[in-house]
Amino acid sequence: MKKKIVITYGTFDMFHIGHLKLLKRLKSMGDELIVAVSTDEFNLGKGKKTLIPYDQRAEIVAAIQYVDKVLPETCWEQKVSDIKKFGVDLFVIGDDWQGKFDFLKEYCEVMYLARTEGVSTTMLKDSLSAIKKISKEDLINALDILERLRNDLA
Ligand code: C2G
Repeated sequence: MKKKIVITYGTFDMFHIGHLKLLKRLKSMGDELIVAVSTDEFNLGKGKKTLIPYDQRAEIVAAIQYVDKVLPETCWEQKVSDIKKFGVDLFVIGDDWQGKFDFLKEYCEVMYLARTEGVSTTMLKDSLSAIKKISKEDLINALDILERLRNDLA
């Protein structure tokens, strides 16, 4: 019996629970899950500057128990050849791409899944940059207040 092959594509920068939930769900939809991870160069073309370099993002995705194969995503056009090359039955991606890959329906089933709310790489990056913006004086003042509170409670 032919194994059901599922494929998805993404940057997977600063790997988070939204990525994990997606990959877990994709694995439950078939027998083998292939993940094409966007290279740093390809991401620049998407207007995305990745924080974590490709080789680390690919290694993290490859270590996820739901993932059977990882390959680089170097261009928009590779999806059709990937689907043919790996005998893909199902292409799935988050619904932030709703409708964008319907042309693949000629080659395999296409599905768009709801994203996990409340988390995104952009949110994580924004939180990090907000922390970086806290001035040294503010940190020292905060420590003084904490120290005073600790003494009052002692
Ligand atoms: N995702 C999700 N929930 C989130 C964040 C992301 O389900 N909270 C999904 C996205 O919908 C996508 C996958 O996780 O299916 C990877 O997200 P990104 O790394 O942002 O992928 P993207 O840069 O959109 O690349 O050719 C397709 C592109 O390479 C997709």
